[in-house]
Amino acid sequence: MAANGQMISTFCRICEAYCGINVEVADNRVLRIQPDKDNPLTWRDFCPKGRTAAELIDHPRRLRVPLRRVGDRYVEASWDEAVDEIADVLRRLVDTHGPDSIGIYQGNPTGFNSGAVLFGGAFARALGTTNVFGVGSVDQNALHVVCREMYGVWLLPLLPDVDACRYFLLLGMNPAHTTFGWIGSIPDGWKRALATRRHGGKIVVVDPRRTPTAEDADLHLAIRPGQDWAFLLGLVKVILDNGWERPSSAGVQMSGLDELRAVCGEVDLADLADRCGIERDRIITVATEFAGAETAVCVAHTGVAQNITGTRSLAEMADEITTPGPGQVRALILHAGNPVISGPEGQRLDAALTELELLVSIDLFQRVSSRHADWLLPDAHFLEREDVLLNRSSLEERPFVQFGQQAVQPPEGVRENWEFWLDLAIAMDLPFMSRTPLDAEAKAARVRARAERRPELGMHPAAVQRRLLARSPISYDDIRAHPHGWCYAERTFGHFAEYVSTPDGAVRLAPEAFTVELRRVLAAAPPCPPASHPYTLIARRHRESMNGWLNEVPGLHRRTRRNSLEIGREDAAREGLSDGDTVAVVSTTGARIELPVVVSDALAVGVVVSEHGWGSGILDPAGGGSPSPTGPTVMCSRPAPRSTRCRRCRR
Ligand SMILES: Nc1nc2c(c(=O)[nH]1)N[C@H]1C(S)=C(S)[C@@H](COP(=O)(O)OP(=O)(O)OC[C@H]3O[C@@H](n4cnc5c(=O)[nH]c(N)nc54)[C@H](O)[C@@H]3O)O[C@H]1N2
Ligand SMILES: Nc1nc2c(c(=O)[nH]1)N[C@H]1C(S)=C(S)[C@@H](COP(=O)(O)OP(=O)(O)OC[C@H]3O[C@@H](n4cnc5c(=O)[nH]c(N)nc54)[C@H](O)[C@@H]3O)O[C@H]1N2
Ligand code: SF4
Ligand SMILES: [Mo]
Repeated sequence: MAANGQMISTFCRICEAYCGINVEVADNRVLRIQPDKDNPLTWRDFCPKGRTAAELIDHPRRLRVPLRRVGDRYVEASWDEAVDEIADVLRRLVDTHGPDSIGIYQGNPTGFNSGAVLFGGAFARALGTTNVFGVGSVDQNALHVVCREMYGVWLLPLLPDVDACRYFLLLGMNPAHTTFGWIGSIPDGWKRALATRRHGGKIVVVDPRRTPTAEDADLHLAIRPGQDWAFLLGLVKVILDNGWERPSSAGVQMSGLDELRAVCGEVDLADLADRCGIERDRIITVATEFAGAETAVCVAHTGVAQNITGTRSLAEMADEITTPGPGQVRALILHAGNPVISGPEGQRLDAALTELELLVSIDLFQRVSSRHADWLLPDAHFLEREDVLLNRSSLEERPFVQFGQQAVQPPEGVRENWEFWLDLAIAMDLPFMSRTPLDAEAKAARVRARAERRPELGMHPAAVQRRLLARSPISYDDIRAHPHGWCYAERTFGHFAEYVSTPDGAVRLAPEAFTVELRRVLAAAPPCPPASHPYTLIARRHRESMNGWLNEVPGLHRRTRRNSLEIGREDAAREGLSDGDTVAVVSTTGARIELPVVVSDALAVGVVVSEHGWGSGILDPAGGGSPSPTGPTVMCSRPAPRSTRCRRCRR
């Protein structure tokens, strides 16, 4: 027990590090958040985003009741009105055009929310729509394609054994700022990787920008954006040409080595070096060291998954809305995401959103992506929820699970999103959670739960999880009994082969889809930016922001933050630019933003950097004020969405 209040041990749900935190609470208010040092796995990544997490709870622009758009204003409505009206429109659309006419976008925070995972997912399945878009289609689709082609399964997260590793080849990641997490999580991974150097470990970072991670590494290779494939193929070629490949010791079967050798026989190392901008001798040195190291790992993160060779189905969402015919999306539910800001070609999507018959947003705030929304539905903050993320255990380096305790109660008019998904399914008579449709008893329980404001009386995520765990060696009550988190089994190795699911059980080293694409790219001349647009723009993340949100938390950003355009010294000199000058950045898709210049020694010629997710602002649907600035100038790192006027509400 703390001096002033009650201490709640739980975990932060802002990023994949899931840091254990202690939340000091009095009178339903958060007094203080500190790292929970009794958490056996995660607390060491604790950062200012976690420390200031409660600031969003009391934010003056937080949505506290459902808001319905009437003309160019928003007016308060009850949850019953919201559910009934939304259900009416969706039912009519499904009857006339089929379930695919309803689209759902699940943004990044939905993955940290067990109610959203279970009930949002169940709603989409019950509805039967195939138009489910997710943030994963931007940040991890490439990984899923690789897993399916090579291992025969959509996701096989391989987590490096950092402490035992003696050679790290890290591409497109900046763990010094973003933690060593992406799909999986290595608690305190960057510091642990650095610590291996006391035992001979070496760290090589491949990134077009000399990031803080690259600064701390033994070697930084400034690769040309989008050309990692050429560098990696060069490494494979050197290793195979020299016969340095080692047969696996863990019983893993492999196929396609001859085909891989054939591809390597067709390529010229000097050409690959030319394409990726890393000298031939460097490629040979890294290949030699990698192959010769006692233990080595190659990890590629978002900088590789999202560059020009990545796959991004979210790019198709705008077309799915605007293309007439079967499957056209006519209503969209945006849940905890901001795809106009975070997805490709935001301007096009922003315009497409105005063509919808219904746009519903579930978020703590109104954002740029929901500026045309017909309904703004509030949601509970993570400190106001219980969460048990059962899938986490397979994404951690040890079998681990934690009961995320609720620290404070949400405001009176706020309901958790799972309640909305459930009520909507009931109102539409959908076969929710395989029950066809929900029986009278389940509906009556839900009515009682709402009347008594005791959600646990009806169908509840915890009850679903209890059922899911019924045949597992650990129970829901066991998990609850470990408030600091629970490493419920020892870490063991050597299971990779069991999970490979190709028909012959062998890892495919040269899937046809890849070799065909490789030969196509190799046959073409190296890509060269057009003379009209000579720079390649890449994105950076800020230690004190989370994608497009948290830019506006005062306790997190004491000085007003600004986005900027970082440009290399040589390019700046040629353009006659100095620090603080304002430049217009224009893309080949017609997007335009103005940014202050920061001249940098961290960038190669031809590469410029600005912040991912900038320009999210917080809109003021109730008060009608202008969007909260995320800096002295509110700008968007994507095509400027606020310059297009909504055809429906004229804002
Ligand atoms: N503080 C903070 N932490 C976060 C987040 C955040 O927004 N802020 N976001 C969270 C999320 S959702 C994710 S997915 C993870 C992401 O975590 P990371 O994958 O570490 O993401 P970034 O820090 O953006 O690092 C990507 C790096 O790729 C580089 N890069 C760009 N293009 C290329 C290229 O073509 N080739 C190579 N080799 N490198 C390239 C960029 O310069 C950048 O340094 O971080 C999570 N943690
Ligand atoms: N150019 C470029 N684009 C990128 C990336 C890049 O590196 N470069 N990174 C990509 C990556 S890795 C990601 S993950 C995506 C992120 O893409 P998105 O998930 O679409 O964007 P976010 O900015 O994370 O938006 C999160 C939203 O959720 C809201 N929110 C926060 N907590 C809650 C909650 O508990 N409940 C509800 N209902 N809402 C909540 C916030 O207010 C915010 O509006 O962007 C991708 N786009
Ligand atoms: S935001 Fe910070 S405190 Fe929260 S999980 Fe991520 S690293 Fe940990
Ligand atoms: Mo992400």
